[in-house]
Order: sequence, then structure tokens, then C-alpha cells
Amino acid sequence: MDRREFMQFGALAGGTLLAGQALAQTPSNLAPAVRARAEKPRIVAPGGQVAVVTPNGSTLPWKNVGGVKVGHLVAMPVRHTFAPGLEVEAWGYNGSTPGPTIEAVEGDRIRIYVTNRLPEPTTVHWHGLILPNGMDGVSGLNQRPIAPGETFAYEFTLNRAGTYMYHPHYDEMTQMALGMMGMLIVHPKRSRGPRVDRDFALMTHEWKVLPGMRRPDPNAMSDFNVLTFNSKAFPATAPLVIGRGERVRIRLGNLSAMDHHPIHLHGLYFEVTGTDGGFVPESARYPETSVLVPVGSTRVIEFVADEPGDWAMHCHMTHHVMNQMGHAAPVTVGANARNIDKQVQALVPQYMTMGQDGMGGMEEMGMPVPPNSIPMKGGKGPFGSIDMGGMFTVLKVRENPEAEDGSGWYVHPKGTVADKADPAKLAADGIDPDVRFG
Ligand SMILES: [Cu+2]
Repeated sequence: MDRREFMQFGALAGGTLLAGQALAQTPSNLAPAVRARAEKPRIVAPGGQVAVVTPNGSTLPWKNVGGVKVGHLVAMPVRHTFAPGLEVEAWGYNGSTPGPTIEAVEGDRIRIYVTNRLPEPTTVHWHGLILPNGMDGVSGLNQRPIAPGETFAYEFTLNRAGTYMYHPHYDEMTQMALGMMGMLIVHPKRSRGPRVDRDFALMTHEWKVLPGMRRPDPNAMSDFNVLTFNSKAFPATAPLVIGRGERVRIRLGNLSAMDHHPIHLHGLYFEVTGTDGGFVPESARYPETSVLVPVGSTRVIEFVADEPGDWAMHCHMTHHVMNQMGHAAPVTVGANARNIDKQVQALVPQYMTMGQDGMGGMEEMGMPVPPNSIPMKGGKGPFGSIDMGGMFTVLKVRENPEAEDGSGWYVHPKGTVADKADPAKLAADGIDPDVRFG
């Protein structure tokens, strides 16, 4: 049973057992404990190029051995929390999904050891990189699979700067569906274009986790009900904190099973400056506020954030900004369910049909949710609950991003927040709120 079915029929099916738990897991308990203070950017590449920050994630540490950057990825089962209240048995690298972001500079020689602690073989494919054929990681075609317990070495020189990804190429369907993926970023030897002040990596992904389940379903072809940035669902996605007037780069990757994600950013426009195929020439760029990130692709966007505030950034597929919902429920918008309610309430006193007035505000009702599941949507905001979930995060544009606590909310200058209209102003402007159409 999925979320929406549960909400409509849960009281009937679950009876009073769940009613007792109703208030134990309301969205207000789901306030994310996310680190939100911006760190001073670290310079990691020539031309003052700053380090990539992976919100909710990490960067792979290097050891320098005789001029070669040496790293270690361990493919392994991972206990993962999408948002407080929803914990699953996923697979990932070095204890996390996505795995650590791999970051290097054009011309670097890298050696990455891959240890397999999964119950089945694996390989690593370096998605988008041009490298010797035997290092490409397609099991059976380029190498034999890495058996459980084995450690393989991949070694190659990074000849092209860009934004890439890594993922298994053995039983990809299962291994990627369970969370095995990561970003691989190669800074150019000579920086290209205007220098950016901040650089972020966000991996989009989709999962099917029915309420109460602990294992994402790798066989899913549709009905994905957990949509994530760096494997976190709102309200657990860490905001991106930046300074007003800073030039910002966001690298978006998509290793979802089936869906492209149109990522929409509020409050500014950006240009797409790169893909996993390389850099977009300046003459081919145009302003956008949404960018489609196809499955198996990366898209790099750059912008200058002029307007301070808390700006939404999210997938524009409306089902992708919800948690654990489904499509099997009947349409109840506009229906009068009072008769149904009355009859069912004779059996289950708390029963209430949901959705007749739309789905907004549901997260504020403290609906009971089954064990190990999260509400469909809802995180705390300065004006009440934010009616979103899933692939949603906030871009926080601040005057002093390193001094201010980004977990706090933007303080609006007086008179700059939309609110109830003043009747005197309505009259002066000749607006009749009681006007009728049709
Ligand atoms: Cu999406």
C-alpha cells in the first residue's frame, strides 16, 4: 500500500492501533539537523579554482604516492537515512550513498583501489571519462568482475577536465537502484571562463521504498516514491549557502533508473556551461531557470546570485517533490465524502477521507504514517510548513554566508512579503475582490 492509499484507507485498515502513533511522527519532528553554515571556499586547482562541496556528502581523500593520486573505494552495504523516520538498507561506497565525490585536476594520474564487500560481484565504470579501454569497467567486456572480497586497481590519467560520474557496470539495475553512484570532477589545468566562488555537486536519484520496507526495490520501473538530491529527501536536504553577488557553479548528475529531472531554480537565471561531454561554448549558451538532467548525464549550471533570500531549487515534476506517494488512489478532489465518512466512522471513529480540497496542508495534520516511512511532504519554514518533499532543497543567498547560520531563515526587509491586501489600497486601486466571472 502506498502513501496516498494509506492516507485514505489507513484509518480503516490500521484501525486504532495506528491512531495512537498518529502524533508520534508529525512533520515538525522531522526538522532536519543539517549543517548549513557556509565554509570558506578552499582553493584546490590552478587559477584559484575552489573545491567542490557535496551537500550531505563528502570528498574522496587522496594519498600522494610518487606523483600519483591514490584513493580507495569500498563497495558495501550501507544503512542510509533519506530523512529522519525513513531508514533503508542501501548499497554505496565508503559507508555512504552517493559515494564520496572524486575530485582531481586535468593531467593528474590517479590510482583508485576498489574493494568489493557486496554479496555479488561489481565493477566501477568512470562515466564520461576518456581512458584506456581496459579501465572502462564494463564487466565481461573490459575486465572480469570484482568478486566479493577482492580488490582491483584502476589507474589512468585524467586528460580532460569536466563533470563526470562513477557507477557499477555489473548488475547496474540492482546496484544503482540501491544507491551505488558518485560524482567525478576534473578541474581544468588552466581555469576556463570567469572564476566561480562556490562549486557544488548534486546527484539526483529515484528509489522505490514502500512504507514499512527497509530495502529499496531494484525491480521498480515506475512508481518511484523517494526522490533525492545526494540521496536525501526534503526536509533532510542540506541547503546551499552562498554569498550575494558570488558566482556559483552547480554540477547536477543523474543516475536514476528511469526518469529525467527538470531542475528548476528560483530567484535567478543561469546558463548551462557543461555536460559530461565537456564544456558548452559561450556562443551556444542561453539563459534558463530550469535544466533537464537526462538519465545518465551531467549538466553544469553557472550563475551570479544577485537577490538575497531563501530560494527554492527542485525537480519540477510534481511527483518528484513528494515523498512516498503513489498513483493508485481515486481522485477525490471536489468530492463530498461526508456520507462515506459518517458510515465508516461507525466502525473507525477517527476515519476521514482525504484530498477533497486538494493535497495542500496535509503535512500539517499530523497524519499517522506507517513505521519506517516519512510524510508525503512538509518541512519547517518561516511562514509555516513548506509544502514540498523529495527532490527539493533551498539556495540561501546571504550577505555574509560564512558568518551567518544558514539554517536560519532570510529576514525580509519590511513591506517585501506578500500578505493580505489592505482594504483601503484595494479601494484606491479600484479592485473589487467580490468580482464574479462566468
Ligand atoms: Cu524529477
